[in-house]
Amino acid sequence: ETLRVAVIGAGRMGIDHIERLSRRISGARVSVVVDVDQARAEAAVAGLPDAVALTDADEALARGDVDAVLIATPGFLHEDTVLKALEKDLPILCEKPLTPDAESALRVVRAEEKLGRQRIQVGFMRRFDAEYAQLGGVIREEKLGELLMLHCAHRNPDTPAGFTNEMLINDSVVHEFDVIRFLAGEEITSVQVRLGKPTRNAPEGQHDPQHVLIETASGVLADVEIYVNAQFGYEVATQAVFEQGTVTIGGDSGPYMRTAGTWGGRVTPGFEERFGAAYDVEVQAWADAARRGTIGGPSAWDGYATAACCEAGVQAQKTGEKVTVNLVERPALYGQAREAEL
Ligand code: ISE
Repeated sequence: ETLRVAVIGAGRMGIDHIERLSRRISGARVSVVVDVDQARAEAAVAGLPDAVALTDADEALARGDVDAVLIATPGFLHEDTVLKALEKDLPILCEKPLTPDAESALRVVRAEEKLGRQRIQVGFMRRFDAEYAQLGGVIREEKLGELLMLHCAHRNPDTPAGFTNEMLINDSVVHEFDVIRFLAGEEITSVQVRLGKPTRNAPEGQHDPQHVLIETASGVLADVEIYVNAQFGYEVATQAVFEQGTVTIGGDSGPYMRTAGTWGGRVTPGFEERFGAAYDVEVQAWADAARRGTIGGPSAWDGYATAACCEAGVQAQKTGEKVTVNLVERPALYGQAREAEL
């Protein structure tokens, strides 16, 4: 049976997911789109004959034609919708971050624990990117021995209006926190942030770039360059260092051209292009799992653990200190942390 999905939030990611659910993945369709802005909700369902536009999420959750919920509102609005969807025992795909801080993320974890089954998948799409998945395989199978270090670069061309200094951590480095946990197969234990020479292209209040130093439970060290006003385009790349070699992922791909006295290719412009295929695989995995009554990717626990890393990161940004990440005990519902697959 086709999974009928209510998409909550018709902003940049919501629209992208509506397109994906409607045209690129199978076994699911959009039945409702909710946005506080009525015109935006209506525009989003314009090409979808079987979908209705609403302005109230509660109304959507009460409908008979909603089997699952995809949440793509701003992060501070997630908790309320996630908890209400959980009450209805609906499968949920919640865009990152799960919630803006560890305390609220833990409330979500506890609510899911009480329900007794996993219903929440968090939108950390990098785990579904082919190259990250391959690197995960190299680590799990110990093809080059043990993983020792990760060098990560996360560069964006520029930032939307209102992007604060904290958002470098909460909105951008949050992906690195998740993918470092995923690759290392264990939790992050501390975060440190160094502020070096800033670009003159950053808006007022943002110190950009920043250098984030991360340690995992077994001592894997990861350094992240977060640079969100890099001007030239989008780049998310990682070099993994092993006992017997290195693996580098995330280079630009596409045609190599020689013309009119120049050679080379095009720089990836943004995250939709870089991770478009990963989002497709992610949403397909979620929809397939939802129809089986389970989840197909990162869990509410991953949402909580990364929220705790972000909190430590923001504190580290402010104090310059190395800040310890303290997590509650992992509930049995989320199983054992498996190597390279948390
Ligand atoms: C944005 O919200 C994303 O999720 C992108 O993947 C990330 O590269 C960007 O820095 C964030 O602002």
